[in-house]
Amino acid sequence: MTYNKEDKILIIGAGGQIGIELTQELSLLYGSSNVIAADLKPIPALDNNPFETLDILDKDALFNVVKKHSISHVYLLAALLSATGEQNPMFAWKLNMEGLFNVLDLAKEKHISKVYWPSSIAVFGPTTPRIDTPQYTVMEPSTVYGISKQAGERWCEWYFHKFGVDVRSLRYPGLIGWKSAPGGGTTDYAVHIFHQALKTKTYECFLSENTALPMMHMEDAIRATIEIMHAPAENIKIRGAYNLAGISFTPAQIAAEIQKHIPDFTISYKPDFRQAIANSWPQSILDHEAKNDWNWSAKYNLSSLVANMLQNLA
Ligand code: NAD
Ligand code: AKB
Repeated sequence: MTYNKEDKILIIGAGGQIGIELTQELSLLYGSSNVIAADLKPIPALDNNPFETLDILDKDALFNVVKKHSISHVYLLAALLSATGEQNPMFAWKLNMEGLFNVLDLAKEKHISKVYWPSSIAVFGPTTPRIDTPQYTVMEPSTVYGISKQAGERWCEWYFHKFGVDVRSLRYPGLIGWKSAPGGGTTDYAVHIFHQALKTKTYECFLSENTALPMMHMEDAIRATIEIMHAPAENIKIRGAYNLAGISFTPAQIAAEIQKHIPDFTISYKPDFRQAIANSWPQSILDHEAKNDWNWSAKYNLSSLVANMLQNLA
């Protein structure tokens, strides 16, 4: 992995589930003072990093922050996720799309040299083959979030081909980590379940017991993000977003794995509106292109993920 210590990083949405961990990991590589955290409000977990209060929809404020810190790379994490997006569809579309345009335009105008913007398994929809979903397949997302990610992928590709913008992206599955809380997705149950297992030994799941979804330990996701951003540009053959596979499991399977550590843990099921979202997504995905192009490989399986989560949260 090659990286330039001179680079200055801006992470927008740094206070979120991914942002906190990504800011901490990038700080180990570049030094905290070179990784600037930005969000709508201060982030106590990141008090070693310079912080900017920034609304990504304010293009002038974004430009000023980029100039003030001589930013070279932007990681744009601010978004509304699948569940909150369905509750506020027009704002989700505005935030997810305008935020991306504001950053891509800065790169087009050469104020920054590299952009990271995450996509999601939400780009797939009910007509997509659900098992071992490949990189290239039918994509008819049925959530506003998924539509915004699908459109975002096409725009990233377009800015790359039209203006040479070095933008890189991953279709994350549901992410599970112990350092930060999830922010309004359909896969959030797979984080909540650990907190409840340790606190009350019982969990009421908002998805049904046999709902399989692609998931990944946050450590793997952060490593993938750092690896794709530091791979040679010629290796990045896909400028929409790469499929990224980790683990696939159902609520019943993760509960059974937790019971190996906490035998009296119980789970019950009360599916809500998020069930329909989950039903429209893949159950498992394939990531041959990420493996071939930049040597990606996930480390965690279900049993090591559960052991790691329980150990760290305890
Ligand atoms: P999150 O909701 O936990 O965090 C988003 C952060 O953005 C929050 O701290 C929020 O305050 C901030 N934010 C919201 N509006 C903003 C604005 N106008 N200006 C600046 N900051 C703003 O989200 P996350 O889970 O960390 O996800 C980050 C990105 O990764 C999103 O694009 C999401 O779609 C994508 N993603 C996440 C997952 C996952 O499982 N967490 C999976 C797939 C894709
Ligand atoms: C969500 O559930 O919305 C996210 C995602 C998979 O994009 N975790």
